[in-house]
Amino acid sequence: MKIIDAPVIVTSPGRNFVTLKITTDEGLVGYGDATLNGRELAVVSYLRDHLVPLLLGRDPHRIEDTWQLLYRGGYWRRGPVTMAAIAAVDVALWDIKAKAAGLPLYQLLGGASRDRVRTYGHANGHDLPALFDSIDEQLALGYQAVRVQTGIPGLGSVYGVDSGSASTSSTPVEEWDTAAYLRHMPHVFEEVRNRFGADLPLLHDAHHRLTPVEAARLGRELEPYHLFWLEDVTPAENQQALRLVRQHTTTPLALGEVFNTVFDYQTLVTEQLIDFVRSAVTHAGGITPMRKLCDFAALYQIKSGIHGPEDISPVGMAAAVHLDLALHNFGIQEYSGHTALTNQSFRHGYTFEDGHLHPGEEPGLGIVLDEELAAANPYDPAYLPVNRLRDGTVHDW
Ligand code: EZ4
Ligand code: CO
Repeated sequence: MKIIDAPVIVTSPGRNFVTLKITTDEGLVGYGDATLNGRELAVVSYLRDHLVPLLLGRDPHRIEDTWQLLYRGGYWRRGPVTMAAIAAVDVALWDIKAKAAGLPLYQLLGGASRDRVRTYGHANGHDLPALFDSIDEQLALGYQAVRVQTGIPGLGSVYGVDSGSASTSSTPVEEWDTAAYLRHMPHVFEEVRNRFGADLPLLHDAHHRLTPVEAARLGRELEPYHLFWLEDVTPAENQQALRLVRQHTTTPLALGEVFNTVFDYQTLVTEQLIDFVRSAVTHAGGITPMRKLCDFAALYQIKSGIHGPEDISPVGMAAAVHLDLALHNFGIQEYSGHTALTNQSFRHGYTFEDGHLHPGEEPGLGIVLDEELAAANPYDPAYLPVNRLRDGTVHDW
């Protein structure tokens, strides 16, 4: 079998998605997600101009060899653009291999380790009543674990609350005040626990905004509310910062959605400074290295918590759910769902019921992209917002 074509398709059914479609001389087609929120076209160029010419004529079955060729052959290692592009190729090749075998992808990854994949949804509210309504909505959708994000008194819109994780071109600046945030959050979790009880798994994302000592304080003050995890407390690129946080709190820690290789986790994993690895299949080089990362983490009793916001396309979501079903050290899968038009554009075999996903039994990933619909919804430039402190300083993220 040979790769004969690999077009890159960009579509915006509510937000931008980049999809690689690898076709073969035997008529098999594989899809890979290459979406990098806010920097989409850089990955399109990396694929079209640099990787696709290397793929034409190659045997699609040689997944590990192709991965090593693209990673090492580029000389310049790592980075989100490079690794999202390589991820798209890797996932598309796994899709083709599984279709050639006539099996759902999870069967090639060792088969199912569980019946279904637990997910968490996103509850957001500017104030407590709105947050309670949002948690009620998530529970009504069937979710059995919920991430809680809320506005802060005295601040305007807060990332992950009013703007969700949607990128925006009209209001890219949000005001931030760490002292106000640290004062408010324990009260929020106290109220949520009082209303929703002790059993509901609750998560929270600090979006890299804290210093190590601030993060340690937050983790300690949230201990009475027994979070499932506290995510991205400090800027991720400083792995050593987690030593201080870890020494001071038993709140479980999750980190790594901005990481793209196993090297980014080396200190965090070997020193057991976190409890969950958060990379997306889409951003960390695909199924091949994610499997290695999760197996490495397993040696240290660290579990997976694969990134699954709405800016991961259904292709990337399908890849994650196949991996989740197969991994022994699966923890939880983020799943915030997609717009109806997105689900129409990317027909998918995975299903969501009672807060759990299943990848389905179709051969491969179980995805078909409707290219006419994709063409009808072209690229729409958008930016993520930045945080500025009250004096105008750009803050950590
Ligand atoms: O901000 O995917 O845990 N999930 C998140 C996401 C990220 C976006 C960035 O593109 O933090 O909402
Ligand atoms: Co996050």
